[in-house]
Amino acid sequence: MPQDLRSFLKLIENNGELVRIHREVDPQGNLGGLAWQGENKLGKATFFENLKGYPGWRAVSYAEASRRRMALGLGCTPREFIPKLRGLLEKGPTPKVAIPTGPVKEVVQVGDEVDLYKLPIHTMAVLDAGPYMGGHMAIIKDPETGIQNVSLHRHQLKGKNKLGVMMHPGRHMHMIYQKYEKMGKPMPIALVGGHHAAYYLASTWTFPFGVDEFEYAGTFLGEPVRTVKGETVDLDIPADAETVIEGFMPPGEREMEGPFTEHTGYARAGAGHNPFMWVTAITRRRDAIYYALQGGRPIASSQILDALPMEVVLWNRIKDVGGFVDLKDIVVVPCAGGAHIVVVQLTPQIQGQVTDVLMATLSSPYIHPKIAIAVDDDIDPHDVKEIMWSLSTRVNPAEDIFIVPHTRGQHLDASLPLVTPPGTFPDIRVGSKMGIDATKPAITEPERRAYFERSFGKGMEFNIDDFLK
Ligand SMILES: Cc1cc2nc3c(=O)[nH]c(=O)nc-3n(C[C@H](O)[C@H](O)[C@H](O)COP(=O)(O)O)c2cc1C
Ligand SMILES: [Mn+2]
Repeated sequence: MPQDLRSFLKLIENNGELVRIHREVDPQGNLGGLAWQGENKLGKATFFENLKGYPGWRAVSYAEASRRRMALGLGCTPREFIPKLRGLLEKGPTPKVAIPTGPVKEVVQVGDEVDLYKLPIHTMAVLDAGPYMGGHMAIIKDPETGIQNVSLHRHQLKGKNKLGVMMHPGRHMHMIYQKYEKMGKPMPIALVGGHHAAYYLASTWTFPFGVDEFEYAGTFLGEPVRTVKGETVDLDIPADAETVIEGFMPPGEREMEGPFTEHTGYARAGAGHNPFMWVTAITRRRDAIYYALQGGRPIASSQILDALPMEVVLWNRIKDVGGFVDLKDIVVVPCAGGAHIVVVQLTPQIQGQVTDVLMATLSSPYIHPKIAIAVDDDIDPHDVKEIMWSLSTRVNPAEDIFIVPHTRGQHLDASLPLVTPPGTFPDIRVGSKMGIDATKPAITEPERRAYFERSFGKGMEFNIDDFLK
């Protein structure tokens, strides 16, 4: 059996990572808040068995959204992601396999049968414009090469057959949409909802342009993605998804979209006159599970889906800076509001090396990192308390901090100035970046380095539990 959302949910439930809510939940009233609490208070994915106003539907939130759960899906521990994923990437893409039909075609609704209001698309946060889909991956095709691209986007519910589309400027979907716009042609699109966590990880990975992300979902899972043809679009769609929404994005048309509560915890950035799509077909499993990926901060989903690829891409970039870096770990700090603070753990080999590493961290395929912090090999980069201690005791601000002005910033980071008119698409922000060296002096200066040796309580090898017996 191919791995899919159902096999993934079984895996995480067997490991105590999923709670089920049997009481009636209202997708327009409290699903968002309950999902949020499931993640924040319980640290678990939430499965909703009974949805008010949507008979027959069930939904799941935050399924893929934790290091523990993603690790289960990839068969490693939460501390092994970087080596595990680097090894998988080296294997290269796994070609998809076309099959005549699959579970996602059990129900097919085309044309007038399409009614998005029948799907439990939920209202996620108080400042949102209304219901949004967050858990559907967009498949499009480059009209010049025929290669498909996959990325994850927010989609505002705008009518029974209409959805908003918000694209990061310069990302692959924007580049491809511009090609269709230049030709004056509508862009076919298929939104795929509800699949194994590895599909979501692949869809949010920043691969080079021209890579079909689902061929890496196949590599991550060690089995090819099975595909079926769209009903109304010429696209290859995963056969084992829960729901698929097909349609097209008209060229040159814009419409008000947003506000929507983003990974930063704010709702205003990104709202404006954005493109949209007309829906031409919905296909799904008969007892489809709606993938209610939740927005807002703390958005564990975004943190894990943005963070893991970023950590691996940054590792590959930083490891060779200046010839060699004794890199120990890289962590996109999960509680920091979505990918804007990155901690690099290393043993500094020579004076000046840490500055080079911080610069590389701040200029990579990812524009999200705004604050890069380097810590030494005796600091746990996953522990915010350790990071704060290192900042407070190893940083002389006048010497150990640098700021680079006039750099590109993530367009949803409202703290950075917009250089395009407010509410227009694309919206571009130009801000600044900061590097902080919180490491000890390099190993070339052993005496100065030894000055910062940590002094722990004497007798730490004794376990207090043994003394309480
Ligand atoms: C939860 C989540 C929501 C996202 N929403 C959007 C979105 O609305 N628009 C967008 O352009 N990118 C969004 N992204 C980021 C893209 O999915 C990501 O940058 C992807 O790699 C882009 O694909 P590309 O590499 O083919 O350009 C989101 C990412 C996550 C994790
Ligand atoms: Mn891409």
